[in-house]
Amino acid sequence: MALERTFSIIKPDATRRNLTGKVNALLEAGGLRIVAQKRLRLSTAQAEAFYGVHKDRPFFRSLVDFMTSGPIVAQVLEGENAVARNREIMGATNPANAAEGTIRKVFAESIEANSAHGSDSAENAAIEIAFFFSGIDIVG
Ligand code: IDP
Ligand code: MG
Repeated sequence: MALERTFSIIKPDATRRNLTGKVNALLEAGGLRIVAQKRLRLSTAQAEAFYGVHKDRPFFRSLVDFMTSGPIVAQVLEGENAVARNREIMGATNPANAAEGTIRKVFAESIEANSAHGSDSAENAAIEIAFFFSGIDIVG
């Protein structure tokens, strides 16, 4: 498979505990290259738009509150099979179900405050990358 890009977020629970470097170490050890990265604070409108697919889920309001509660680090990751690879490195949504050594198993506080976001398909990766970055920001 060719080189692929995916979108990643280090979530507010992880930035609050100063874990950006430790999360990045797991991404890099897993074979992904961080080709764009910026720290920012999402507005409520931005978080609602980013998670729009979940707007009818019972946890939506709480998720938006959490994602706006502190800084995030938005990233573009590049590597072979990057979308699937990043999902493997992150682990299952619920840390209780995440495999040993995954970001969520090692760092997550709860199913909501689960330290990382990763795109679930190449199509969504392209949409999510474009939500946060311009082409000029991404240096492969
Ligand atoms: P994913 O992040 O593993 O792709 P999604 O189902 O897309 O999981 O959910 C998006 C985010 O919403 C999760 O990462 C987590 O922060 C939050 N979330 C998902 N399910 C629940 C839940 O049952 N309760 C609270 N928060 C949840
Ligand atoms: Mg998802």
